[in-house]
Amino acid sequence: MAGGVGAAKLLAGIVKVIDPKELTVIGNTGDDIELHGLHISPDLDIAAYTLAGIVDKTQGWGISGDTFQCLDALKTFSGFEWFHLGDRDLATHIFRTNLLRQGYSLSQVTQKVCVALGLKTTILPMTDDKFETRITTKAGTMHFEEYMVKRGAKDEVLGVEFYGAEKAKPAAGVVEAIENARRVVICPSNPVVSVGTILSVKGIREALKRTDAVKVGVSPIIGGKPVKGPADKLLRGLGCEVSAFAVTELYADFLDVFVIDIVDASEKERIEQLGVKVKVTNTVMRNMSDKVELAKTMLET
Ligand code: FO1
Repeated sequence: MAGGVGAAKLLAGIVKVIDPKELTVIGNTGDDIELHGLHISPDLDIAAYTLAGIVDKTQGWGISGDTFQCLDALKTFSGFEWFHLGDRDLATHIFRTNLLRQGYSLSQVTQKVCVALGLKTTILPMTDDKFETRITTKAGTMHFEEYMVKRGAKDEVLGVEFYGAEKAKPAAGVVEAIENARRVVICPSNPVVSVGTILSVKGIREALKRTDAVKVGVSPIIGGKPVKGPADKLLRGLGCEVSAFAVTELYADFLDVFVIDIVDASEKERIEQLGVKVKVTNTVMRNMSDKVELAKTMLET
């Protein structure tokens, strides 16, 4: 189960440890946004580009070496410039939007994107239905990407809304993937707006409770701070503390093992009182060797 950049780092390690065919990624679509009439699926694309080895490694999103001529031209017409869509990246969004308009589902289109990029791994959107994460701040309620990219995640979070969650069904294959898995890995993604969105789709949490798979999560919070992104602001927005313990509480009803960083070793006892086993190790993924080591821990603990 994966969000964006943090998840993709672990996925890159996982496919070095197991056959990529054996991996199914269930991706967050709460960040999906329509821009310039195109359907953008940031987290699905981050996973696909990373596994295809074409991701821009510095940013963790977009395509390496991409140019931005189309965006520059669009800026002339509309003044829009806050979401950086590269020329090659735009091709993915044009392809996706065109097929969605022809009636294909997001999961069917994602499958076509993965095949075209030569991936053996299956990437499934959490849902094919309309789903949008909205953040409420003093400046108003806005799309998650507007909160994060346009406004730089600077606002205090007053509320989080999963628009569409009431009606969203798991995409074809999602529940089956969880039920038939030997292991479910919860990536070090934002527990509120990446994993939380996936868990909010009716049927997914239930499948996680039901499956015989071992469910292993890894904390995206190290030493009271998110490794990347605004997880601290979002946890506080839900009234939670910012700690590995608080993340475990959000997953405790289905999780078997939680992997926490060495700097948080003192939280082990408190987390184990939630009925979840704890493994303490290095969870910071600075290079491929760190990614592979963490992947092994996630798959073997
Ligand atoms: N993140 C940014 O911080 N700035 C951007 O301009 C930006 C563009 C972008 C384009 C395509 C894409 O797939 C992802 C993009 N991201 C950008 C990343 C994205 O906003 C977030 O990292 C994820 O949505 C969070 O998981």
